[in-house]
Amino acid sequence: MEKTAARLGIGGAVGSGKTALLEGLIPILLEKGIDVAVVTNDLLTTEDADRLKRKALLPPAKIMAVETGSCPHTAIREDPSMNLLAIEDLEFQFPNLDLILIESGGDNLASTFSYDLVDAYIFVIDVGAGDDIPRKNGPGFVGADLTVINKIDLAPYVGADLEVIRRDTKIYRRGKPAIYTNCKLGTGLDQVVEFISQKVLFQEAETEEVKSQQINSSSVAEQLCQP
Ligand SMILES: Nc1nc2c(ncn2[C@@H]2O[C@H](COP(=O)(O)OP(=O)(O)OP(=O)(O)O)[C@@H](O)[C@H]2O)c(=O)[nH]1
Ligand SMILES: [Mg+2]
Repeated sequence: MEKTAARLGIGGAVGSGKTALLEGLIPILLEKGIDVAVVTNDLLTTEDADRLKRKALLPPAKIMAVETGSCPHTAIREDPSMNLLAIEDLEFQFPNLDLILIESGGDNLASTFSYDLVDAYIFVIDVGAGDDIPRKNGPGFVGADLTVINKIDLAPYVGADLEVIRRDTKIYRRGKPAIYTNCKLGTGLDQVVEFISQKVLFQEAETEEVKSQQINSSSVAEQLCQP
């Protein structure tokens, strides 16, 4: 049977750090031997794909840009055909891909992915946008398979209380995983890769420490909620 790559969406508000998350994740995934490619979505440009190509984290042919030309969520939910074509193209060129990461254009808290397009999706929020974001109960934040709470370093500068974010995230995500990151420094990115390995690629936990955590903890979600 032909191999197809797993597909992981990355959504979230404009500027929340979706591309920064990709920039942090790609080297760790490659280090682990995961063959990865990326599709970026931008409204009317190829800005994010160009940025990733400049950084040379992947061969340019493994970075494809989709110019949505419309509301970003349309291209990841209502009509994902442009993204599906990009994925088809990548899989044709690189038949051994393990994982395709699809960055949505920046959108609002209601932005969710169609599971016709992805196997799972991450929703990124920005601590700099305020500590009330989790309790706004946005479908993207609440429904994502993983929420990444990014820019934790900015909390003291914008008066955001990480304890409030932590409390409300547990309530509104109902125990589904959340990981706290600083993409500038790489904080939390190993945990995101652990999530991808286990929940998207269905790989075994690698370290004895992680294995014993799984045995001792009631759920992976609970562990991943810890910042
Ligand atoms: N301080 C801080 N800045 C960050 C962090 N992550 C990203 N940034 C900065 O936030 C800005 C936006 O990051 P991007 O990665 O471009 O955000 P994005 O979500 O991809 O933006 P769009 O694709 O335009 O929606 C950039 O200036 C990043 O350097 C972080 O953890 N801490
Ligand atoms: Mg981006």
